[in-house]
Amino acid sequence: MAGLLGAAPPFESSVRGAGALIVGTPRSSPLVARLELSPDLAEVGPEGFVVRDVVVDGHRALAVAAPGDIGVLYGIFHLLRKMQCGARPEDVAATETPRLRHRMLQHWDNLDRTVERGYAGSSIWDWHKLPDYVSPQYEDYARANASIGVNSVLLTNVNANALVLTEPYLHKVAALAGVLRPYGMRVFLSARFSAPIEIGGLSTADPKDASVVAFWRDKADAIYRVVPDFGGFVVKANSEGQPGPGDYGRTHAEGANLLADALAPHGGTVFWRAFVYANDGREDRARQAYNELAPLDGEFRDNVLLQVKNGPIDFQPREPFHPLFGAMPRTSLAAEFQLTQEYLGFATHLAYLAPLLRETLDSDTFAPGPGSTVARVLDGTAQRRPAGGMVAVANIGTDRNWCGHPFAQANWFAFGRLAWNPGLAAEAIADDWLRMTFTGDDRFVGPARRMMMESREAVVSYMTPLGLHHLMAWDHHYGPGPWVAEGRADWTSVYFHRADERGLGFDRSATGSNAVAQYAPPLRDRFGHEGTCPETLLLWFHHVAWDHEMRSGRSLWDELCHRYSGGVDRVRAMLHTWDSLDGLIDDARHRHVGALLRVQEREARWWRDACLLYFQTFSRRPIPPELEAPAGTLDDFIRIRHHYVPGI
Ligand code: BDP
Repeated sequence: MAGLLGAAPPFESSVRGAGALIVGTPRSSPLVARLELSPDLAEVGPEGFVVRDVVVDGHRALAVAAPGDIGVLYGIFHLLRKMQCGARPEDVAATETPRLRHRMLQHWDNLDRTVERGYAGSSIWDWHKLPDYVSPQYEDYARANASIGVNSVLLTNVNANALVLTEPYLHKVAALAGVLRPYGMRVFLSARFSAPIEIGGLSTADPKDASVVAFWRDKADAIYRVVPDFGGFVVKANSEGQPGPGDYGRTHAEGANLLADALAPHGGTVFWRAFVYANDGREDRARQAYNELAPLDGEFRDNVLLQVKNGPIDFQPREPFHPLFGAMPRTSLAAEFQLTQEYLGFATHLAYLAPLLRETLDSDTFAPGPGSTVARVLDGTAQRRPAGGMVAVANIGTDRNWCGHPFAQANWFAFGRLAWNPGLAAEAIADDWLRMTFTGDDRFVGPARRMMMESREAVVSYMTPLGLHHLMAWDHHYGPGPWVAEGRADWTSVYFHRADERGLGFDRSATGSNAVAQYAPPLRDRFGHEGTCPETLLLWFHHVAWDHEMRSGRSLWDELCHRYSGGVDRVRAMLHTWDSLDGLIDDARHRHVGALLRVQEREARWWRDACLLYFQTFSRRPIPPELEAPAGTLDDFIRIRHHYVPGI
C-alpha cells in the first residue's frame, strides 16, 4: 500500500540477474503451466502464491505463480514490497498462504458521509454520486488493500441504517463491489436487525416469525442478484441501544442464524459482534459478553463468525485479551481491532498499533491447553477448526494522506500484514513500512522504527498506566476525564477506576466481580492475585492500596506518578528523535509529523497533570519532587471544554 504511494528503487536493478519475470496461473500462462514448482501450486490454496527462481529452456527467470489470479496479484505485491525494501533478488523467494480466511476492514461510515470515530475527514464512499460516478479513489483503495492482503470490507457503520439494504443503495453497493472485485475484495454490509420493520413494512423483527425469515431470505436474494459475490452481513445487536433478537426473547445465536440461513445458499457469511453488554446493569461490564455468549458455543451456524473485540471492554490503550477467545471451541472467531484511534489520541498522536495487535495475538488462552494463543485460536489450529478472521475498524477518510496522521497509515498496513500472517514481528512490519513510505536510508529507518515501537507504550503510560482504563472525556473521548461520574454508570470513568481513599483499581478478582474466573485456570490464578498479576494489568484486576509496594520498590502512588511522567518523557524522546531526522526525508512530511508530535507532547502533559491531580484527591500524597509539577489546578482541567470534536 504505502509502497505504491512512495518511491521504489528501479525495478530493473532489483530483478537484474534473474533474467525475466514470468507471471501467471497455470491457466493464464503456458509457461507457468510447464513449471515444476515445489510446493505444488495446489498446496498454497486459492489466495496463495509462490515466488521462485526458475530455469526455463535454459534461461533463468523469476516466477510469480499462483493457482488463481488473486494469488498472482498478491505475489506481485510481495515482489514489489521486497524490491522497495531493498531485498536482493535471491531473497524474494516465497511460498505464501494467508493464515486467516477473513481479513476485513470495517468502516464505521454513515450514509451521510460522516464517520463514527473517524478522524481523517469524511467517508470515502460518495453515496450521493454513486452508482453513476465511481471515484478513481475507490480503485486506489482496492489496490492498497490488495497490496497487504485485505480481502473484504464492511462499507457501513455497525450502528446501522437499514436504508443501505434498499434497492437504490444496493445499486450503489454493486458499483463499489465492481471496483473492488478485481482486487480480491468482497463487500459486506451492516444489517440492522430491525430492518424488517423499517424497510420491510413488518410489525416485528422476531427471528422466529415466518415473515421475518422470508424478509431476510428475499433480501439476500435481492442483494446477490446485483452483487453475486456479496460477502455477507456484520451485525451489532442488543448493544448500546441497537435492536436485536433479545428484544423478542431470542438468543444471539438465534438472531445470527436467521441471517446466516438467508445467506447460506449464496455462500455468504455473518459476522456477529460480541460487543454486547448491559443485559444486567449490576454486572461488571467486562464480564457481560462472556456471560451471554459463552453458553451459546456450538449453537451458531457454520457460516457465522463471532466477532470479538481484542479486549473485554472497548479498544483501550491496553486490555487483557477477551476471555471469549478461550471459551468458544465450537465457534469460528474473528478478532476485532480498532485502527481509528478513538482511545489513543485520534489522528493527532503517533501510536503504532502492531505491538498492541501482537500482544493480543500472542496471549495464551490456555484453552484447550498451553500454547493456544489467540493467533492460533483465530487460524483454527488451536481448536482444529476452519480458519477464522481478523477485522479492524478502519482509520481511513478523505484526508489527502488517507488516515490523518502520516504515521497512521502504518496501522492500516500492519493490520493487513498481520491478518495475512499473525506471526509477523511488529518491528519488521514497521521497517518495511518506513522503507516503502519514506526512504531506505538506515540513518532514518533505524531511529524512526525505534520511535514507532515505543509509541504505543508511551500512550499507555500517559493515559492509562498499570491497567487503568476508560478515563477518557465523556462521549467524544478526547482528552482526560477521570472525574466523569454522570450518566450511565458503565460509561463513566469512576466506574472503571474505582479510586477511593484506600486505593485505586477495579477488583475483578474472586473477592470482587470475579471476571478472572472467565479465564482458564493458570491465568485465573495469575491475574487473580496482586502478587502474580502483571503490573501492566494490575489496576484492571485489582483495587490496590496507595501504599502497596510495587516491583520498583515504590508505593503504588509514586509508581503511578512515575508512569504518567514517564509517558511524557517518552513523547519528548520521540520528538527529539524526529527532530534529529530533519533532512533525511522530504520537508513537508517531516514538518507535518513534527507539528503533530508537539501537540502530542502537550496533550501527554495534559493527561498526566489532569489524572495525577485528580487521583491525588484520593491518595492525599505529594507528587514525588523529582518529577515535573502539574501546570494548573484540577479545576482548571475539569473546566476544559471542547466543541466540535471529530468522530461523533
Ligand atoms: C465504541 C464506540 C462507539 C461504537 C462502539 C462499537 O465509542 O462509537 O459504536 O464502540 O464498537 O468504542 O459498537
